[in-house]
Amino acid sequence: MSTAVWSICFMCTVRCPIRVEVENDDVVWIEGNPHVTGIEGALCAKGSAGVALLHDTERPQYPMLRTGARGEGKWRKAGWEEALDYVADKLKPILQEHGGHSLVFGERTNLNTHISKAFLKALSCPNHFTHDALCKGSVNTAFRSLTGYTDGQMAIDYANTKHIVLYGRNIFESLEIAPINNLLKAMSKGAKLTYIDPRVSITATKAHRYWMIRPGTDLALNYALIHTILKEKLYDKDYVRRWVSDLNELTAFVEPYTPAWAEKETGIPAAEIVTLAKEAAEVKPAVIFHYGYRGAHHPNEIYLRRSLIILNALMGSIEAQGGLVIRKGPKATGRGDIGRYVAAQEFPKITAPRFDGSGHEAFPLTDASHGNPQMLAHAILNEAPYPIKALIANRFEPLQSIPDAAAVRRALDKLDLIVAIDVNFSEIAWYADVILPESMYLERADSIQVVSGARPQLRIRRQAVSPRYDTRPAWEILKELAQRLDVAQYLPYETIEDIWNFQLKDLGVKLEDFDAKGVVALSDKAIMMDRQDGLKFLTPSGKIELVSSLLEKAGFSSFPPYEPVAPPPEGQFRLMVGRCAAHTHVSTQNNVLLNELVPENELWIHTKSATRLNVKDGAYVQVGSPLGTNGKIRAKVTDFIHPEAVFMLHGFGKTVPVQTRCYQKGASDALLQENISDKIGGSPALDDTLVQVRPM
Ligand SMILES: Nc1nc2c(c(=O)[nH]1)N[C@H]1C(S)=C(S)[C@@H](COP(=O)(O)OP(=O)(O)OC[C@H]3O[C@@H](n4cnc5c(=O)[nH]c(N)nc54)[C@H](O)[C@@H]3O)O[C@H]1N2
Ligand SMILES: Nc1nc2c(c(=O)[nH]1)N[C@H]1C(S)=C(S)[C@@H](COP(=O)(O)OP(=O)(O)OC[C@H]3O[C@@H](n4cnc5c(=O)[nH]c(N)nc54)[C@H](O)[C@@H]3O)O[C@H]1N2
Ligand code: SF4
Ligand SMILES: [Mo]
Repeated sequence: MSTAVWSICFMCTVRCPIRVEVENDDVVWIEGNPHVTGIEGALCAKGSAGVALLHDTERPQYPMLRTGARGEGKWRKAGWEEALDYVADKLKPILQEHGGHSLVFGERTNLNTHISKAFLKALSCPNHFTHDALCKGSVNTAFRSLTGYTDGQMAIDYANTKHIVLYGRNIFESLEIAPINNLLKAMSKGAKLTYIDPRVSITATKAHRYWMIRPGTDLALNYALIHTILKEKLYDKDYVRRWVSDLNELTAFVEPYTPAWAEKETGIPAAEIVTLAKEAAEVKPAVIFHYGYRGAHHPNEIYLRRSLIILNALMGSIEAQGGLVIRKGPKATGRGDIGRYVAAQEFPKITAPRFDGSGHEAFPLTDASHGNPQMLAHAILNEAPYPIKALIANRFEPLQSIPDAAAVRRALDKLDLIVAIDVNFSEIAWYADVILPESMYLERADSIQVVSGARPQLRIRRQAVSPRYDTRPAWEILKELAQRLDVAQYLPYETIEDIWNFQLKDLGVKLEDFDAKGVVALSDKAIMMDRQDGLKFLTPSGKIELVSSLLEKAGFSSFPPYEPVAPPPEGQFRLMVGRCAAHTHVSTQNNVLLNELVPENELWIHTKSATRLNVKDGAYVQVGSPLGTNGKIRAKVTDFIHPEAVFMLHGFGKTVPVQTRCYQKGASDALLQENISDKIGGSPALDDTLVQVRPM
C-alpha cells in the first residue's frame, strides 16, 4: 500500500507543490499537488524525472576529500565527522587571520536561505550572494526605480489577462507550471498572446502575433509603443493621473521615437507597432507587458525593463485583475510574519563592505541582499576590495553560471578552500577540495515556504523517502559547521520540526494544518489594494515615479537617449542563449531520462549565414568569441532565427568524467560570454557577446 507525502519539487527553483506516492520507502509516483490552483496535478518532464535523480548512481554518495590537484578527479571517501572537521579546521584560521569577509558563500535562493544568511552573519561575513543578478537583477532594480517594490514583490495574474506581450519570455519552454496553465485558461477564454524574439521558440508557435525582432532592439520598440500610447491618448487616464508622476517628462522624451523610426531599428513594421498599442489599450487594464524573468541580456537592460514596467503603468495594469499584482504576505492577512533566523536575532556588527561592490562602488543601485556574483573572479584575482580565501558553493555553479568561466576557474585556483554542497558532480563540486553531498529533495525536509501573492499561502516539503546514500540536508550540514566554528547559537535548532515550529510561531498555523492538502491558505479571497485611493507604492512620492528619485540621486538619468544597436560586423553573430523544457540550467544534463530527451545543445544559425560559411545542418562547428574558442557543437541550420544572431542552450559542455551521460556533450555558453554588466541594473549581459562560427 502506498502513502502520500506532500512535498515541493526541486528539479528547478520554480518549486511546484507536489504529491509523492511512497511504497516500501521508495517513490512510485509524483504528481502536482491537486489542491493548488494552476497546478492541479500537473508536473513537467523535469519534475517527473526527479525519480531518476533519486536513483542516480552518478551523484555524490558520501562526503569526499580531494587527494590530487584541483579538478584532477582524485578523491577519497570520508565520513561526515571527518569532512566537517576538515572544513572547520581549514576555515577557522582563515576567518581568524583574514576576517569573516575572506569567505564568500554563493547559493541559488532556496527555502533555507534564511539559515545560510544567518550562518554567514554569525561569522561576520557580508558575502552571501544568490543567482539573482545573473537572472533578473536588472528587473529588480528597474522595479525599485519606478515603484519601490522589487520584482520579487510582484506577481502576474495570467488567469485573467486579456492580452499578454512577451519579450523573449519563452514561457512554454522556460516554464513554470502554474503560470502556463493559467495562461492557457485565459487563452481559451480569448486572451491574446504577442511574442517577440529574434528566434522562433515554442512560445512563438503558440502566439497570435509573432515578431522576429532584430536582436537587442526591444527598447526601441517600446519607446515607439510609449510614443504611440501617449500621442493617441491610449493610456488609462484616471490611473495615470492618480498614481503616475512625470508624464510630461516622458512625453517629451519619447517625442522623437516614432513607430517609423523604430521600424528601421527593430525591423518591425511601423503600422504593426501602432496596431499593438491600440489592441493592448482596448483591453486595459487586463493587459500585461511581461517585464521578463531572465532580464540579463544587454548592458542597457535597466532601461528595457523600465520601459516594460512603464507600459504596464500607462495601461493602469499594476495592481489590476488580469495585470500585475503586488504580492501580499502573511502580514496582509492580519497575522505575524514567518520566522526567519536571519531576521530574528542580533548578529555581530559587520564593518567590511561586500566583496562584489553590490550596493556601493561598482553597483551602487543593485540589491545588496542578492549581490553581484559576476564579480567573483575579479574580486579574487585582484584582491579587490580585499583578499578572498574561501568559497562555499551551495546549490550554485560558478563554473557554468557566471560569464567568462575560464576566468572564474583561474580565480578559484587562488583560494585556500573550496567547499561544494551539491546533489550532483557539478563542475564546481569536481573542482572543490571537499564535496558535502546534500540529500536530494525527495530525501529531505526543508523550511516552510511562504508563497506571497493576492492569496498568500504556505507550502511544505516533507521528507518522502530515506536517503539512498550517505547524504544530509543542507540545514543540518550548516548547523554542524556552525557548531565547529563556535557559532551554533545562531542556528538554534536540532531537527526540522524545531525549524518549522520557529517559522510558524507568529502565523497562527500548526504543523497538522498541512496534513490535508500540503498547503495552508492564509486568505480565502484575493487581497487587492483599492485602485481609487488605496494603492501603495514604496517610492518617496508614493507614486510610480517615471523620473526616478532612486536613479537620479545616484547620478543616473531616468531617460538617457536611445543608443542604436549596430549590426554585427560581417562574419559575426550575436550569441543568444536560453533554456529548453527538458532541462534546468546546468543541473539536469546528466539525468538519465532528461538526457535522453535532449542529450546535447545545438547552435541555431540562419540558413543564409550557414550557406555562406559552408556550415551543414547537423555537422559540428566551432564557435569563437573574444575570449577564445569553445569546444564543438552541432549546427542547426534554420530560417527560424534572425540572421544577426546564433543561439545555443545554456548548461552543456560539461567536463566531469563521472557524469558519463553528458560528459563533453555540446558546448558551454559561459566560456564564450564576455563578462559585461548593466552597471545600473546589476545583471550581466548574457546575450551581448559577438561570436564567429566555422565548420570543423
Ligand atoms: N525548463 C526550464 N524552465 C525554466 C528554467 C529552466 O532552467 N528550465 N529556468 C527558470 C529561470 S531561473 C528563468 S530565469 C526563466 C527564464 O525564462 P526566459 O527568459 O523566458 O528564458 P530563456 O530560455 O533564457 O529565453 C530567452 C529568450 O530570449 C530570446 N532573446 C535573446 N535576445 C533577445 C532580444 O534581444 N530580444 C528578445 N525579445 N528576445 C531575445 C532568446 O532567443 C530566448 O528564446 O525560466 C525559468 N523556467
Ligand atoms: N552562462 C550563463 N549563465 C547563466 C545563465 C545563462 O543562461 N547562461 N542563466 C542565469 C540564470 S537565469 C540563472 S537563474 C542562474 C542559475 O544558476 P545556478 O543556480 O547556478 O544553476 P542551477 O542549474 O539552477 O543549479 C546550480 C547547482 O545546484 C545544484 N543542485 C541542484 N539541486 C540541488 C539541491 O537540492 N541541493 C544542492 N545543494 N544543490 C543542488 C546543481 O547540481 C548545480 O550544481 O544562472 C544564470 N547564469
Ligand atoms: S517547473 Fe517542473 S521541474 Fe520546476 S518545480 Fe515545477 S514540476 Fe518541478
Ligand atoms: Mo533565472
